[in-house]
Amino acid sequence: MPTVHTPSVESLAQGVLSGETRSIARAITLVESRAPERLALLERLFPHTGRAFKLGITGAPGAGKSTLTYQLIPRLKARGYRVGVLAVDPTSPFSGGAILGDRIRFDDALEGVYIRSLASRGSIGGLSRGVPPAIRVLEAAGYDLILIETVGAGQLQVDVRFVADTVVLALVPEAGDVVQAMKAGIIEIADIYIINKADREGATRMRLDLRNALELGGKPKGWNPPIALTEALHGKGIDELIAFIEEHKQYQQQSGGWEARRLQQIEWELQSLIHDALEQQAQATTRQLFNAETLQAVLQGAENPFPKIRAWRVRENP
Ligand SMILES: Nc1nc2c(ncn2[C@@H]2O[C@H](COP(=O)(O)OP(=O)(O)O)[C@@H](O)[C@H]2O)c(=O)[nH]1
Ligand SMILES: [Mg+2]
Repeated sequence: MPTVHTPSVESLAQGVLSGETRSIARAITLVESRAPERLALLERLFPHTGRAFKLGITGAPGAGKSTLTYQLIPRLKARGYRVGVLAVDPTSPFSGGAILGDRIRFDDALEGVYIRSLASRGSIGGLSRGVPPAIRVLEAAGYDLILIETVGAGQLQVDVRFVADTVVLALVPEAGDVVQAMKAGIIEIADIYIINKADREGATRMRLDLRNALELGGKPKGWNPPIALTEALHGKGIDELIAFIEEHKQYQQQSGGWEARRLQQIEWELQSLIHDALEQQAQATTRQLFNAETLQAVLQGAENPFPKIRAWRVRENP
C-alpha cells in the first residue's frame, strides 16, 4: 500500500523531478542519512529511477581519477549524456562542483553537470551506503550517466561493481601496482583498465605485465578487459577509453550480462538498507537489554550477559 507522503517529502520529490539543484542536494543529504523519511522519498522517486548508465572509476589516491573524470565529462556531454558525478573518495578535493583534481574550475565543461562528494563512512564492505540512493536521486532528476569516483582501497574498490555497470580501474606506471591490484582482488572486477600518467616511464611495459597477469588466469570466457594508456592531465587516450566504455556497455546488453549485474546491484542496495535498519535495531536492543547499571554488573562479574542474549535470540529469531 502506498504511503501517504508528508508535504516536505512531496515537495522535495517535486524539486528533484524538475531537476532543481538545491532540491537534488537536499535529497541526497536526506537519503545519505538514516532519517526515516529517506525511505518515503526513495519510494516516491522509484518510478523515475533505474535507467541511468553507471560508470565506476576506481584506483589508488593520486592515480588521476578526478582529472580523468574532468576529461570524460565534456566528451560524454557531447555524446548526449546528462552527466552526474558522485565522488566517494575521501581524499578527493571535489566540492560543490567547483573543484576537480587540484584545480579550481568554473568552466563550460562542467555546465549542467551535477557533482557531489559523498562520505565513505558506513555500509557493508565500506562503499558508502549513500551511493545507491544518491544514484536514484540523480536518475529521478534526469541524469542518465552517473560517474562514480571511488578510492581504490581494499574492499571499497571491489564493492564498486555493486553500483556500477562498467568499472574502470586506473593504475599508474609504478612498480608493484599490478601485483597490488591482483592481491586486492581488483583484477577480477575491472571491466576496463587504464594505465594513466602514460607520460611517465614504464607505461608500455606495465601494459604488457598487466596483459600477462590477466592471461595467467586462463583465457577469458566472455569480455576480455581492454587496457588503455591515458594521460588524463593532457587529455590523451580519453577518446579510446570512451570507445572501450561504449563497447563494454554494448557487450553487456548483448550478452545478457547486464541484467545479471543489475540484479546484483539491486540486491546489494536493498541489503544495505536492511543492514542499516538492523543495525539501528541492534543499538536499541542493546540499550534495552543492558542499561548502565547492567553494564556495571557485567563489568564487576556480578551478571553474566550471555543468557540474556541467548534468550533474546530465541525470542526474536526462532
Ligand atoms: N604526469 C601526469 N600527472 C597526472 C596525470 N593525470 C593526473 N595527474 C596528476 O596526478 C595528481 C592526482 O590526480 P587526481 O586526479 O587528483 O587523482 P585521484 O586522487 O585519483 O583523483 C594531480 O596532480 C594530477 O594533475 C597524467 O596523465 N600525467
Ligand atoms: Mg580524486
